[in-house]
Amino acid sequence: MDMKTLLVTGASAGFGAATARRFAQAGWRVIAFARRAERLQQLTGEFGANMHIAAFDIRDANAMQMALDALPADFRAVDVLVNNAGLALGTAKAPQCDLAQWRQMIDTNVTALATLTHKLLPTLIERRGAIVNVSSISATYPYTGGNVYGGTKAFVTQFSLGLRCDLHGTGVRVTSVEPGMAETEFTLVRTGGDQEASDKLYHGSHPITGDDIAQTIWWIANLPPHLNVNRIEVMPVTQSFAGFQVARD
Ligand code: 8X3
Repeated sequence: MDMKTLLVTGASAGFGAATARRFAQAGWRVIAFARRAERLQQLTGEFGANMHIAAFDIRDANAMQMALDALPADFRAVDVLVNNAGLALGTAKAPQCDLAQWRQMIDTNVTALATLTHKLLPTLIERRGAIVNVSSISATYPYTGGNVYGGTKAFVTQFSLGLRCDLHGTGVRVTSVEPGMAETEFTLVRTGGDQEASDKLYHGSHPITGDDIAQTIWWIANLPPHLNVNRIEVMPVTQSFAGFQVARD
């Protein structure tokens, strides 16, 4: 069987790094995009010639194009794109939020994701490939302090479903993966490096791990080609739903 090729963004940590490893271990060629070169180099150290890395900020469309143009010939036929790069910044209520953080989330979670997808669509159509977009339960369930983060993830989910329509008849599969509470660098990034806040959130809660989501993406990507998982919500058993709130006079 031909070797398949995965491109995963945000590959330096969390879901992205676990996904890069999961596919590389199974013999896929993996293209790993992320900002932190030294983290990516660990992946090359582990997997050698079947791991191609490029370190750049996903928000920089020129750098993205250069990274794609620089793909070695045997990495160009991308079969699966995993749009994982994304972040939450801040937990404040909207009036107290930093506008620069809102814009950074939109630039990363929305604009960069749409840009890379647009650039790879011709290849994915040619390969009858698959797109897996990492969304979030916050796309569906609002929570206080979720504001723009949840909004960007609602975009990711709805964009995924829209792509299903537009790619009708091409054989390309599209999935929105919507994880709940996961212990990655997510909370450290969100809180500006507050290890105590991160530890407190996850303490005793058995959160989702990077490997859990890598395993989910692996399952999705390897289903028979006539099946499409449109959306999949994944939560730790310990996480569920809370009620509405009511403000009173
Ligand atoms: C991450 C999960 O619960 O913080 O997207 O929104 S949550």
